[in-house]
Order: sequence, then C-alpha cells, then structure tokens
Amino acid sequence: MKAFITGITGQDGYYLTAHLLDLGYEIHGTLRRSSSFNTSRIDRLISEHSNDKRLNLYYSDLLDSSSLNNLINTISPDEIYNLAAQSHVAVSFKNPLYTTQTSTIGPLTLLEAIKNSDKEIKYYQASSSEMYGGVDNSTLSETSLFNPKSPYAVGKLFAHEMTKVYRDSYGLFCVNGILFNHESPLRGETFVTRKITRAVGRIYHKIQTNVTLGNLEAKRDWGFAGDYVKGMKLMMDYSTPEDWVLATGETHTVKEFVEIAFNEVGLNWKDYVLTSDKYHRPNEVNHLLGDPTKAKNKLNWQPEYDFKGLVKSMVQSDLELAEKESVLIEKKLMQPTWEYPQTN
Ligand code: NDP
Ligand code: GDR
Repeated sequence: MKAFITGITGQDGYYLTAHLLDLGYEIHGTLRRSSSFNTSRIDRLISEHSNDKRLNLYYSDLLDSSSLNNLINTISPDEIYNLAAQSHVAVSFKNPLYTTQTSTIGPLTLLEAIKNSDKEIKYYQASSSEMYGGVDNSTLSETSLFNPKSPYAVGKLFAHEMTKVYRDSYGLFCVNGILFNHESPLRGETFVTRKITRAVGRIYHKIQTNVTLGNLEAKRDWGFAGDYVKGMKLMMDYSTPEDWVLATGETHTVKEFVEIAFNEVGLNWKDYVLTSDKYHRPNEVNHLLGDPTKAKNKLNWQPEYDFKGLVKSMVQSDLELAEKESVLIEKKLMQPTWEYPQTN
C-alpha cells in the first residue's frame, strides 16, 4: 500500500508516518523548501528507511497545484492524508489570506486529482474542532453545528464541506477527521501545551526565568497525537467514508495544564507564569469538549493517554531537552532564547 502525506514534517506527519511504516506502507510525503532544515521530526525515520526506499520526500506546497497533480499521477497512491496547513489559530488572524488559501485551494486540488484519477484513491482531510467555535459548554459530536471564529477555522470548514461534496457527488472515499487538540513532545513550540512544558524544563534547569501566556481560562479537550493518528487510519479502513470526531471526552483549562506541569517538577506555577494581552486572540474559542462515542463504537478507537499522563510525558521529554541545552549554554555554545520573536 502507498500513502501520500502532505504535512509529513509536522507533529501528526511524524506519528502517522511511523504508524503506517509499521503497517508495511510505502510513504510519499511533501516537503516545503526552506532555507533551513525542516525535517527534524522525521529524521530518524528517514535514516531508518534510507535503504528500503519506503520513505520518499518531494518538494511541494499546497498552493502548487501542478506539483501536487504531477506527484499524484506519478506515485498513484492508494491513500492520501492531507495534514498540511498553516495550523496556528492566532497566526491565522495575522496571515488570513495565506492561511485560507492553503486550507482551501490545497484540499480542493487534491480532491480534483482524485476525481480525475482512474484509480480509487482514499482521502483523509484533517478537519478541526476549531470549526465548532466553542460557543457554549456543550459536548460536540459529528452532528453539532459549526460556528467558526477564526480565518483558520473558516478555511478548515471550507475543506470539510468540500470533502463531503466530493464524497456525495462523485462517490469518492473521502473522510473528515474532526480532531480535537492533540499534543506530544513533538508539538510545535508555539502551541500552548508545548510552550508550557518547554518553559517548565528550562525554568527547572535555570535557563529561563518565567513564561508569558494569554487566556488561562480557555478549555480544551487534549489528547495524545500518537493515539489520534491511529484513529485516522481506522477511518480509512472503515467500510464506508464518513465524518468522525476524535476526542478524549474530557476538558481542562490552560491553568490546569500549567498547574500539573509545574507540580511535576515541584514548582509553584504562580511564581513563574505571567499573562499578557499579546497572547489573547481577537475572537477566542473558550470551551471545547468532544464526544468520541461514534469512533469508540464503530472504529473501536480508544485513546490510551489520559490528561495527566499526557502532561507528565511532555514535561519529562522537555526536561531532558532543557538539560542538554543547559550544558551547551554553560559551554557558551548556545544562547538562551526563550522569548520567541513571533507573536503567538
Ligand atoms: P503542524 O503545524 O505540526 O504541521 C503542519 C504541516 O503542514 C507541516 O509539515 C508544515 O510544513 C506543513 N505546511 C504548512 N503550510 C504548508 C503549505 N503551504 N504547503 C505544504 N505544507 C505546508 O500541524 P499538526 O501536525 O499538529 O496538525 C496536522 C493537521 O491537522 C493540520 O492540518 C492541522 O490544522 C490539523 N489539526 C491539528 C490538530 C492538533 O491538535 N494538532 C487538531 C485538529 C486539526 P513545515 O514543517 O515546513 O512548517
Ligand atoms: P488551538 O491551540 O488554538 O486550540 O489550536 P493553542 O495551543 O494555540 O491554544 C489553545 C488555547 O490556549 C490559549 N492560550 C495560548 N495559546 C498559545 N498558542 N499561546 C499562548 O501563550 C497561550 N495562552 C493561552 C489559546 O488562547 C487557546 O484558547 C490547535 C491547533 O493545533 C489547530 O491546528 C487545531 O485545529 C486545534 O488545536 C484543534
């Protein structure tokens, strides 16, 4: 089996690629050309598969329709996983056109390529719980209404609906995975969970003094990314193409995440956490809680990590990273750069 994965260099890209390689797949992934190396998450997999040619990378971009068409025609994959996106909600308010273009033109290009192919290619679209907008405290399922509150969420909703249009109009096997927040030690460092665990590791090792966050009262349904990519594959293996919610069914505030993370190293978060309007969004999604009943019953999908286990594993990983950094900083081989210039 051959899988074509956009966004292979991202968090989910790593976990999905590792999972599919374990299942015997041949993987073809797209890479954005960058002036610096951007494959660090998948470098281990690249090295492990340098001889068997089961992991292949190509320069492309979601906005480069011609390269996507050429790749799909040449590779002729059995499955396409569209994971690529400008995935940061706060950044989408700053770069709305780019965010929207990638989340709309990209998926549509892929769907058109599948429609025009002689081969029956299955399609996975990375939909998001952000599409619900979190307008009240309800538990959200596949039948709940969408109320997108950011350029990111509007773009994702376009792709979500277009995936359904291609499924219903042309009988294609296209699925939407409506995934609630999922995290890991490989989470991008400007998302709140990783920003917190990176800070905990560095504060513990005395190479950072504090961390500035935004809204501590926002609630999210946080799971582990490794569990969620297994759900993606189960959706593709199900007898019919449908839309699926993956979530833990628990919601927690950012403050709870902070508290558990600092407790893990015996520190009181109140001594280290500052807040600033800089990290507040123009239109906040206050409350997200998913109902994964359908995926549990029909896909037999069950997340293995609970909330505390997730926080602890991320803290442990970032403690190890900070320890290595502290040695380099001591030897003056590295500068402590904990305040990112980007606004997130
Ligand atoms: P990441 O931000 O970690 O990864 C995004 C990937 O998309 C990276 O490989 C990135 O490349 C690539 N990418 C960004 N812009 C483009 C572009 N214009 N053309 C081609 N590739 C591009 O996201 P995650 O792995 O966390 O998420 C995967 C997908 O799932 C995303 O679409 C996200 O919106 C969605 N999602 C994520 C959830 C989560 O909690 N993680 C929940 C629900 C949905 P590069 O490495 O070069 O930046
Ligand atoms: P989210 O994730 O917007 O839910 O999108 P993020 O971690 O960025 O924010 C979660 C909540 O934390 C609040 N917050 C902060 N967020 C960031 N990034 N930085 C801060 O300093 C900070 N302080 C508080 C936010 O306001 C928000 O309420 C993620 C992405 O992976 C999307 O691609 C995906 O679709 C959704 O999850 C489901």
